[in-house]
Amino acid sequence: MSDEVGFVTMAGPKAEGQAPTIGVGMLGYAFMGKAHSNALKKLPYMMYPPVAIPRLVAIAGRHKEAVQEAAKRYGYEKAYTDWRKLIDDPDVQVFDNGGPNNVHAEPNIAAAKAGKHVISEKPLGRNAEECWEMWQAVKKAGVKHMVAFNYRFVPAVRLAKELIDQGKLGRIYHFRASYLQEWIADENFPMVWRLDRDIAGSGALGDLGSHIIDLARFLVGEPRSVMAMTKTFITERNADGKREAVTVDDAFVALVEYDNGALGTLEATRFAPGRKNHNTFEINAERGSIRFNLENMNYLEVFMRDQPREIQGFTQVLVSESYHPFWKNWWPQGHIIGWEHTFVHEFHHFFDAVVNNADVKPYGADFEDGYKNAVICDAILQSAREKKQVDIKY
Ligand code: SOE
Repeated sequence: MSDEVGFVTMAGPKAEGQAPTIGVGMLGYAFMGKAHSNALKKLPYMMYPPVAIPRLVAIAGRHKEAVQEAAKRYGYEKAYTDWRKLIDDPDVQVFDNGGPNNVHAEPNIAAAKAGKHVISEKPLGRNAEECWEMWQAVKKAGVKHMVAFNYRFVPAVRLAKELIDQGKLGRIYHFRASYLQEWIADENFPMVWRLDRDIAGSGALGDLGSHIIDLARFLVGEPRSVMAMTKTFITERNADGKREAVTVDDAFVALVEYDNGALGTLEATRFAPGRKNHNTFEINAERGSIRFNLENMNYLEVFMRDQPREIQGFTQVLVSESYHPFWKNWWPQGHIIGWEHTFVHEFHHFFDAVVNNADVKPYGADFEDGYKNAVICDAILQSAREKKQVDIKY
């Protein structure tokens, strides 16, 4: 190719100082396999210049045809039906676990022991015991570790975190969060893995509640105690023509007191017709309030008490300015982004930790956060079972 002015050199050997390549091994090719693969491919040219260039080395999944199709669709070099072979692959430096909750512990521990950095979908495990084992394994192995609580990487949520950390809101009185979906309200919806305690660990609590518990810890601080109830509205569903028992919660509601004195509520359900992915929180504090709704994820609603009283009211801040979190990577103001882009942010954060030995905390959740999340989930289930207030003990 001529190097005369006017010709652009085609992508060729790595330019001097170009970001290192990181080999990724993905476990799972369903919803999270798709969301993670999409983010890995978008990252190098959108989080530009990238901190690392993901190489889609391998994807693993149980069904040979499906995993081969996924490898072709997303551009993975290899496809495995045995995750152990993926973890043993010397080209894999980062193990990405997007499998069901019962396939988090063994592979994550094996990956850590093999010296791979590990990013794992939430909830980290089915209970605190499993999560403790994973946390100890990654610490012992000295690898980087992260739990994909992707809602920490919504620009509006990061802005809320910055306002709180800068003291702009003052003392927090309330954190009120609910995560509402509707997809199993129909009694004809069949049994799926998220409704089986042996696979999922819990229902709406671990799947949706873990997100708002993580946001509570990220934005407000550590819960001190919980008082909760859970409910399973439909106790059995069709499974290949048979009736199978639903062994998890369909919904939970919890009263929470925090170490810093804040008081709040957490609830999650999949029986809220009309609520598609309605992850919302509101913080009421000394100097004002903020409210977030994932279904309107580019906005942060803000009320500051120091506004002139004749024009007081909640402001809908469109979080899309160049000076807003993550926005220098995207578009001019107002050209909003979506749910998928939170995964681009979180992988960029994780690869920065891997390449530059940076900390995953405080902006990312690591396996310690995944463990503490599970302790809180277990306490909510214990409170509901024993009908009493339960203190949080890590
Ligand atoms: C299903 O409830 C689900 O996909 C959760 O598993 C995700 O964590 C949440 O972000 C969207 O809903």
